[in-house]
Amino acid sequence: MLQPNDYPLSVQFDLAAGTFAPITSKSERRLSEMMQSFYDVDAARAIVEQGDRVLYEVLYSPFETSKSDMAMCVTRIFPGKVGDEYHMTKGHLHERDDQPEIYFCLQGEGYLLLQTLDGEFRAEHWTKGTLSHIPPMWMHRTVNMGADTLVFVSVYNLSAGHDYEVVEAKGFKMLVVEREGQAVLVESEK
Ligand code: PAN
Ligand code: ZN
Repeated sequence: MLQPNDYPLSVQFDLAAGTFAPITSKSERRLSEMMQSFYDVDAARAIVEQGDRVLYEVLYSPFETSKSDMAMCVTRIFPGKVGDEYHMTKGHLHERDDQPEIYFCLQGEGYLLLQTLDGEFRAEHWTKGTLSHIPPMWMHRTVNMGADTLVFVSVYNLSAGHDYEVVEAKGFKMLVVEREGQAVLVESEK
């Protein structure tokens, strides 16, 4: 028998605003929660000491039924830099080894950074309309290198799990930084 959450459900996007409704929950990620992530630790510390900064927000809608656990969310990364490194997500690896994800860029310009545990690295350049498939077992982080908010949709299974520690420990091979007014990928020294 169908349970109350087994019925179809739609949300409505406002593409110009980069949001949707109804939103089930919303979270914010502050720089103070990402002190291991940016290479310029002194720049990060100075910003946090002056009152911290929200780097991105996540608007969330679970499409859970009695037999499935798909989730959809919109991440909005605000423009800016910490030192010369562009605002980005904390980044994670799915805990389950059979869990891919779809990202769809609605607004802005950026990079999706991907890396396996063996050190294979890819940087997917994003503009409005880019859709990327993240295969299982690739760490993923998104970077906003534009002047506007970078907005993207994620679709994944809740049971995928999120391992942030592996990204903190290993880091990504490349950073996205501003050099002479341009966004460039440079090798990380981590
Ligand atoms: C995304 C991310 C979201 C925020 O929904 O969770 O963009 O990034 P962090 O989780 O790295 O802070 C996703 O990849 N879910 O699996
Ligand atoms: Zn993910």
